[in-house]
Amino acid sequence: MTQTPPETIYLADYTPPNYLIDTVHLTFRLAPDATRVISRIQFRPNPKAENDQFFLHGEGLTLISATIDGAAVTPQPVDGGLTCPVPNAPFVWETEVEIDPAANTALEGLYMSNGMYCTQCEAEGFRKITYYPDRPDVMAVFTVRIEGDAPVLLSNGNPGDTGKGWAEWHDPWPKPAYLFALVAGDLVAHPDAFTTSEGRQVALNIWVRPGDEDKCAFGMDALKRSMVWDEEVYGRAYDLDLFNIVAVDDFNMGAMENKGLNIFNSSCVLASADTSTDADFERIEAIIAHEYFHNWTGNRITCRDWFQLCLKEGLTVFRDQQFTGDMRGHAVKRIDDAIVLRARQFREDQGPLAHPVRPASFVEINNFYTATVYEKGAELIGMLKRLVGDEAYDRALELYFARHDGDAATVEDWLAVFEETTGRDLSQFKGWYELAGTPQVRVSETWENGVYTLHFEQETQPTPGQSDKVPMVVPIVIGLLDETGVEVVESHVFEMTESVQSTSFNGLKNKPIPSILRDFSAPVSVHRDTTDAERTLLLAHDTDPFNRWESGRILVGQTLAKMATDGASPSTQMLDALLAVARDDTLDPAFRALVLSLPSQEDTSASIAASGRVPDSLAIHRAHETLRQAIAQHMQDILPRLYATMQIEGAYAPTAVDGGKRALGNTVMRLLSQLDGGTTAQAQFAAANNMTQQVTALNCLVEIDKGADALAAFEAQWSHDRLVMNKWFGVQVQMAQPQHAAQVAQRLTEHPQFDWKNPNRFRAVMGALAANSAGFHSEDGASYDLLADWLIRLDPINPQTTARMTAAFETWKRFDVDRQARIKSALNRIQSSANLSRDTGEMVGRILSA
Ligand code: B3K
Ligand code: ZN
Repeated sequence: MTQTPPETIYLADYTPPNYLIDTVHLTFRLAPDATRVISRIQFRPNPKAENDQFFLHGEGLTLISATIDGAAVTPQPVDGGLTCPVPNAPFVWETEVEIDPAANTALEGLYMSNGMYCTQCEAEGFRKITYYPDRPDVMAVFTVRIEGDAPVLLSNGNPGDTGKGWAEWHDPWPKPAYLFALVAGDLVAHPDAFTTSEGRQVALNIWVRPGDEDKCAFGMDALKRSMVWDEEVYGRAYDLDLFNIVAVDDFNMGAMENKGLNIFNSSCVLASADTSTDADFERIEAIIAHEYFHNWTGNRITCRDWFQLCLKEGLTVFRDQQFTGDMRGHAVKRIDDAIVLRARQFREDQGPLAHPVRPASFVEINNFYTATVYEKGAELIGMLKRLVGDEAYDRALELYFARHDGDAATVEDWLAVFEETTGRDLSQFKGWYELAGTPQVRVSETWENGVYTLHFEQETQPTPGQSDKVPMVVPIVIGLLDETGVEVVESHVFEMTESVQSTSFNGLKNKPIPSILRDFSAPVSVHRDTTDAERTLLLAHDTDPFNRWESGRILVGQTLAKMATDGASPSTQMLDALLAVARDDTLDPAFRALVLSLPSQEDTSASIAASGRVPDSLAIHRAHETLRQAIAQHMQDILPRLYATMQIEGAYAPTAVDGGKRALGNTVMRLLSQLDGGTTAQAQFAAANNMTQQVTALNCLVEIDKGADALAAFEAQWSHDRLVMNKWFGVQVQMAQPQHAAQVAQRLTEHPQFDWKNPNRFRAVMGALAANSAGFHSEDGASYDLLADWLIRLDPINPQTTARMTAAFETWKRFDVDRQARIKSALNRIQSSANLSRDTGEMVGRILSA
């Protein structure tokens, strides 16, 4: 048990900083277990301060000396930092502290990865480097000197003087401490250059460990495309002479947007045809863009406090989604985004971890880097854009950048620029930031005297700490089709603002078929009783690609839920509808692949739970296998030819077009292995000249329990490559038969390459276990126990990664009493482990309070 209950921080308690900073000089004397950090900080009293108390954050620092205006002082240690009497006028504060990067396994602050020094300061890691007002509304100009024997010494901003064993850096743009970064190590650069629309010559580098140079070209190309895109679409040009990206193996998340020195988890930047899948390439491109786009949405305009996290994250995710859509096609991107939102954010909203896009309180802010803040946060931007229109959105953004450049801003500031540009009152819209939960929209229809009316009702279930919900503004894009599938009313936005509301259509000859929530125009769940015939018609004819896919998804999803609960069989009508999509060569292969892939078992479990029943994970697993078998049989005549036509001659290219063909080919291969015992997958595995083909074949073989030889061959081929080996670890656990999943994961933790302190490797095994729905929820509770054991072991060395992975248990209330009891006891065991971190303590406490 944690000794004193950790403090809860409230948005309502925000007060401005008492002291502001003009300039900071930092000197680092690097040594693995005794790095000295000397700071010289020019403070001045904040005219907006509410009192004159001087407080600096600091954690795990050994204070060597402190002075004010050159005179020695003795600061008083207080909880979380120090305090000291200071002059009521500008003053210079200097300290020297000692820290131990080699012992820093939490990967927050200054730490070491493979002998290389690196930092991660967001959200509150800078306080582990030196004493400082570690809050985003204190922005300062940083000058940094690094002394150390590493060949490469990097920090933010533009390079300054350099000599043997030292380098200086100056960042002219005021920034909060969370954007500080330092890297020192034996690194090689993949260099390039870019000239901005303003004529600035920018040197670009991707820094990697020697040996990884050949995996940088794609990331560099993605960076340059991102730079062009932000100039063309948002009018935002880069503002330093240098932009560095560094790849690091030990990293708690994907990447970090430090000013001029982005640090990346190596899995999110290193790419090559041999070692990366199409999905990896797309993810790498999106993350490079995301971090680059933060330069304006996050860095030039930052957040006043951590409650405003969505201000930078929601907007930046929205921007990276737009970018990917422009690069790779909007239809498929929108479907992909909706799949992710539903799988992660709707799941969050349905359980004990539900929270608003802008939370009102937290214990540990790192626990709020969530799908709600990021992905739902991005949906709010999309809704706003749809409500005000594209042109007004552009004007509002212009005003936002002009007015708030250099500011630490709030959600209120953001909404105000839209209100001022459009004259629209956004007070109801603000509810989307403040209320948790997914609105459930129920739709019914009437057809009377030639008037067709759609009736809508919205309701949001209570979420933790929020029992009363009010209606939201929901932009619902609607179109109407006639019974032959011809569109009779084009897409338009119906703005729902009340709990109950209707919209009518005149002048129609016959009762139409509605296509509702086109383009997934709001993060809500739509419920409408309709026939399979209507769904089939929409799947065949809807002009909106999202709803076309959605109709198929509902047909299949409802079938799976019925199969798993009532033992029903798939209807011929549904199988025919899927067959029609499969053989329609006019459709984009990537789109066909999406229609032909089943929803995840987790999706089926969630939808059964949403209908008030207890999901049986094993029955769901069997239903998925049975349906895949039925689809394969129904399509057996066309599958071999379809597979053949999707094969690509010549060199691999990570393009959307080729990737779409591979996606469809691989979906077909998975169906074929239901019929051919894996011969197609075996042949593909043997012949593959790229990782997409190789690892999807491996997946297939493991799924049908014929993976032993391929796994051995894969391990022999790739044991030298840590990123590829993560795939090898992951696939065995995720595709394991449910009854074996825990045992497979347990066995892999004994593998010599299971480096559990590396977050990527830990997630490859334990994340895959949680993602194997039936295996994780196996009746004996073995997976719960195994995950709990490992989280208890990891927490003392890495609280962030531990806390994040506890979300595997967030759905526990869905299950039967036996499983609930087993999960609860696993959670209790975590909660009562000695010295539990604040991070994990908060998460487990919230999950248990369900
Ligand atoms: N801003 C970082 C995330 C920091 C996470 C801190 N626990 C990456 C991103 O969203 O771009
Ligand atoms: Zn971000």
